[in-house]
Amino acid sequence: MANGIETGTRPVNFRKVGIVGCGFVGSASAFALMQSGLFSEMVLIDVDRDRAEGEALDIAHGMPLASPANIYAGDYADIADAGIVIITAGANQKPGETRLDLVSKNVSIFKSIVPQITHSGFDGILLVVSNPVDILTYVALKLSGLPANRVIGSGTVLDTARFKYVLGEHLGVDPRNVHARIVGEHGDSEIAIWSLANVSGIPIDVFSRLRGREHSAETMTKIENDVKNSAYEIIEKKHATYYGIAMSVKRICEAIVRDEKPILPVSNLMEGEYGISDIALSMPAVVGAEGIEYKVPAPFSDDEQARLRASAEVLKSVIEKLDL
Ligand code: 6V0
Repeated sequence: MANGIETGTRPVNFRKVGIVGCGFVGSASAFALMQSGLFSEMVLIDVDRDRAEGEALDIAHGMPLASPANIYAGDYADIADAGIVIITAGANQKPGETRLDLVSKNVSIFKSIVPQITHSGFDGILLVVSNPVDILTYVALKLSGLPANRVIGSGTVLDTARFKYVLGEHLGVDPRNVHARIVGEHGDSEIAIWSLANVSGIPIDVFSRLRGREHSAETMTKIENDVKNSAYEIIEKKHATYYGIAMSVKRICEAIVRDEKPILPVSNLMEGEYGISDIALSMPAVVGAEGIEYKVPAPFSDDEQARLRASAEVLKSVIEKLDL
């Protein structure tokens, strides 16, 4: 059952979500999820209990204007039967910091959080959002013992939304009609897949010419860099990013709760695809009630595959230094 009380043999309630970490990202995600009406119960957990209580109250006050839900600050015991637990706890980037700079702080936080989630008896889908998201997805998988299809990182869903937004602006077209993806690390080594990018089936270079917009190597590099650097720009200006990621979290939750099976570039364990294994990074995958249901073997160009393997090497070099 996609959104009932049982999926397969797991007694989980897909109308219940837990969010661990109620800072900018956790609270913005909770707010987006409250408005979505996807969940009838939402548990907010934070080491700062007052913060979780304050956010729960504030968000619950909007609920009568959206759809009914039980939103409260809770403990790990409260998420035992949740269909999805989202981890947004941990340090965020300060101006000038990369996502990989956060690794040691956030791995220790995960060592405290993930065992508490699994000891509660949780058997749903774990959605990792904290950065560096690919490293922490791998860490959450190892620490939780959950099957790989049920440990998902938000990965490059946000970067892909940014890419579509920038391309939509450049081409003067609704970004929802732009089919283009970012894959690999959610970070500095991410890759824009130009070879498959299209607008309603028309290759992006052809569509650009039809619209009288430039499509040169320089424009492509500029667009790709703008997307890659947008988090740095936002952090420089407002010290955190949270609305875009909150919408990405909502989109992934919709896919799971409604068993929609969209193709999303989420982070997940690589098991030999493109010659990459034993790390997590973002690849297009069918996402549904069982989490990752199918990894799509997209025909990336040789250059894109080489860049993907280089991105994997960056992540592998970080994972090799972890003490898990
Ligand atoms: P924040 O506003 O500092 O919130 C972090 C929250 O985590 C705080 O409320 C802390 O009290 C809480 N926390 C810390 N340790 C624990 C613990 N052991 N148990 C429970 N709660 C704890 O940070 P913000 O919300 O801005 O960012 C959170 C994480 O999301 C960071 O790692 C960001 O880098 C990451 N982001 C990930 C994105 C993505 O695309 N995956 C996008 C934006 C930010």
